[in-house]
Amino acid sequence: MLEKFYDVLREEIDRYLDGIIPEYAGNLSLITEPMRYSLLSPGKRFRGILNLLSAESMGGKKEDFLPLAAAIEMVHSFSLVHDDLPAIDNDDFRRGLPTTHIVYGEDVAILAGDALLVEGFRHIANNLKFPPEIKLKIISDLAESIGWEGMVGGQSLDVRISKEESCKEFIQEMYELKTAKLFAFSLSSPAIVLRSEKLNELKQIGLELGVAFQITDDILDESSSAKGKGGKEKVNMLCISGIEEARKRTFEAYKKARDDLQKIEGDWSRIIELIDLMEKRSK
Ligand code: GRG
Repeated sequence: MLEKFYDVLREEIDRYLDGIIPEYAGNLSLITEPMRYSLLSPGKRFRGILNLLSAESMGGKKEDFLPLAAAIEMVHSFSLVHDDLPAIDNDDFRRGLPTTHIVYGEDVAILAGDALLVEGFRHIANNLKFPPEIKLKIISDLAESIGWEGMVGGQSLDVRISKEESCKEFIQEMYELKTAKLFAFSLSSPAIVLRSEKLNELKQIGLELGVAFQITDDILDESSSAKGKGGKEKVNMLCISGIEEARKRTFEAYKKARDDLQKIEGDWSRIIELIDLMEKRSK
């Protein structure tokens, strides 16, 4: 991905994340090191960038939202560490590197994930310079997007519902919960701060975008040469539709997200470019 604005923002988020958890913390380096390992590995930072660009699109200042974008990336990193564990997806590689449990052991990886999740919320409480009632609403919305009505709920369907049932009945719900709710939060939370009336519209667009992003993930997984190495067999959208149908569905969903954004007051041109990058991504 060569777009300059994207690289600038990704680097800005990476730099900011690098300053949050200490490299050396005495005896506790045994937990800060794996936290840093997973958080600072080369992620695409789409959710954090979506958050910053959404704020800017509605007239907010990027600098004011960096702590929130970073918190979102911390929570996301946590979910990846736990998702990769032997009891869940059992993956050996993530972001081109050995997964956290492969490097540090399963026990430490569980704890590092827990600590990243908690740190994300602490970061919002301590570093976001908005009024307390705004921060409370942000914390509540983030918790909803990753709790039982969000990511954890979606992941529960993923691990416990049979492949046949998931394919037929649950896949849309599963994708909305496990992936798209955090996208919805990333896109919509600046509207809380900026007191925009478009909070619910943005959540809806974020959901659409997140489902499309997850289907793109399925398509990439299907065509990846690393497929089947270590990981458990996953239920994905391709079980109800072939790869061409899935491509068509994502094409339409990304287009709808772009069209719907343009109906909202503000300058959404950068996010529209970001959606193009999500659509064209190869990893
Ligand atoms: C998070 C509260 C909480 C509980 C954990 C394990 C779990 C429950 C949820 C897993 C959800 C999950 C990992 C969904 C997959 C989402 C997805 C498409 C991840 C890949 O995102 P990218 O491509 O990754 O943005 P990078 O590495 O670029 O950040």
